[in-house]
Amino acid sequence: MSTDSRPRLDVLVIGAGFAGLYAIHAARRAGLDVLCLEAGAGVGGTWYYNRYPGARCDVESIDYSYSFDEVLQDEWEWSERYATQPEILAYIEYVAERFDLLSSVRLETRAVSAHFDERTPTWRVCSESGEEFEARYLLCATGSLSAPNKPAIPGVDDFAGEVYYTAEWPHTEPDLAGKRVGLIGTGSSGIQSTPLLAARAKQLTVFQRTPNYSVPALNRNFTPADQVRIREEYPERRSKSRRSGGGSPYVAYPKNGVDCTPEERQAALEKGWTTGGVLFGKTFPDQYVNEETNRYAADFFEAKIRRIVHDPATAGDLIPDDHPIGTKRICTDSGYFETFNRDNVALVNLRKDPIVRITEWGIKTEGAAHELDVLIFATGFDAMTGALQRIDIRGTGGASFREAWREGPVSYLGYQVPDFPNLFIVSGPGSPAVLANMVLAAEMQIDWLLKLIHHADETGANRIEPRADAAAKWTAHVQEAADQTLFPRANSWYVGANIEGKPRTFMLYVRGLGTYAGVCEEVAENGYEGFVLT
Ligand code: N01
Repeated sequence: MSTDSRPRLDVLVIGAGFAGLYAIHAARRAGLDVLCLEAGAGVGGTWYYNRYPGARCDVESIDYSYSFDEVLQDEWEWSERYATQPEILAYIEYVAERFDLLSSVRLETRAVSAHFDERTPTWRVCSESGEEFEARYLLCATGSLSAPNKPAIPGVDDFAGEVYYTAEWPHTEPDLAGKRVGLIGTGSSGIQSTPLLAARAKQLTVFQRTPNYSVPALNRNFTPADQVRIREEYPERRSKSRRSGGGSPYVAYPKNGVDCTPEERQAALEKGWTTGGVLFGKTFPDQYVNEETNRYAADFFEAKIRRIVHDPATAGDLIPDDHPIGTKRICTDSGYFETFNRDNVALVNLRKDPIVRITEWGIKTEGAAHELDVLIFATGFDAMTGALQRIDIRGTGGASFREAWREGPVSYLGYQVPDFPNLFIVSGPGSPAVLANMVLAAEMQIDWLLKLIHHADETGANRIEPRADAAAKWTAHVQEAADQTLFPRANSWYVGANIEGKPRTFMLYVRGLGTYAGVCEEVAENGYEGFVLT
């Protein structure tokens, strides 16, 4: 029983994105009292905030959507192969309304602390405005990419013009007509927004620190015939997706790249390129593990870019040379490289001409003065750990969560951290997260967690925690699995390299969704081995 008058919930969810909303639905279905706290003024998580021009998902719309309800799947019609941010947000809002999820969401309620009370045992969560919530279980669906990175470039506050972050894009679209716009950052957000910013602004200057691999999305509208086919294929598509690595029904070329003839290789890469999308990064089964195969794909990419970009020097600046292709999240674009052929677009290679400071009038680099009216930061996120680390989480004996992850995130199966009983993480470090389709992965994880809670309730346990040795073993396994690939070679946000001072550990489980789900299933079948239920 609760020690005071506060109603004690079964599950308190933090974050009303794809994962958090499904958690509400699934918890209710399991007969649990659930409430969700959401910092934003609307649901949607990443899709609520990232409303910059050109924002789309790089996973196909028909895959990047809920699978838990066949009627929902049947009644929602995606209009394009890769859905835009407004369409994805409209879908999330539709789902929230259709399943009456909003009645369990407290909007504009940012969780700032979460303390575990060992006596009850419960989690007490405090919001920014001082409201308190109490629950048996705390489920953090706080997102992998939800804590924006705002680099402390000298003079950043001096700029007198308009400043925008892609990760916090205003609800009223800025008017860029006739303006000189500077864009810092060439990850997925910068690459997606560049063509649209160029079309709207008088002049666009892209400040690039590291060139990135990007593949044409080859987006298209679905036809009525596509809609029929999609429905026919859905059951098989979903079941293949759940068993796959990336959470979509993708099949790589049947041979390793190193075993192909040059003609075969070229044809397979050409097919990958003209199919469009991030899966070009997985053209061959050995592309992420074999340097030679990876080089073939990188060379193919380079030849394409040199053909697209007219100015050879600009083309050279746009071609990555510091990481194997795909070991940073490969981007997808609609006309990114072509945009550098426009007269009103300039590329500044910050490796050759670094930023000295931001001034009242624009950006001063070592070699030039760039006068700007608008400055846009597409500078990414404190990924995987940032959102959780920004909450003051205290576990048994007052253990600090920030301290627990000081040397890098430790978890058992990505779900739980020693000393933090009854706290669960969805899409966290140690899980496939962004290396898979986040929607299917979240459904899988949440279903699994609710079965664990059910098991605890049935056996009379009120406390679930991981054994420290199980967490250490899993964390080491996640790193070892990554070390068998080329992924750790890149200074990516996967290893925390984009945030100064962040410990370098590979945070994602590279073996993919199907393998991960299998491991979780086995753990459950073995009586939830590695967890202690008391
Ligand atoms: O962020 P990023 P993002 N000075 O970290 C640069 C997902 N996503 O928002 O590489 C100058 O990739 C930084 O340079 P460098 C997707 O998983 C998906 O674009 O650190 N530059 C880099 O160029 C993606 O991977 C979709 O040298 C600075 C950029 O900012 C993830 O979100 C769309 C700098 C940040 O790139 C993050 O993507 C959008 C500085 N001080 C996002 N600091 C789709 O589904 C940083 N940079 C398509």
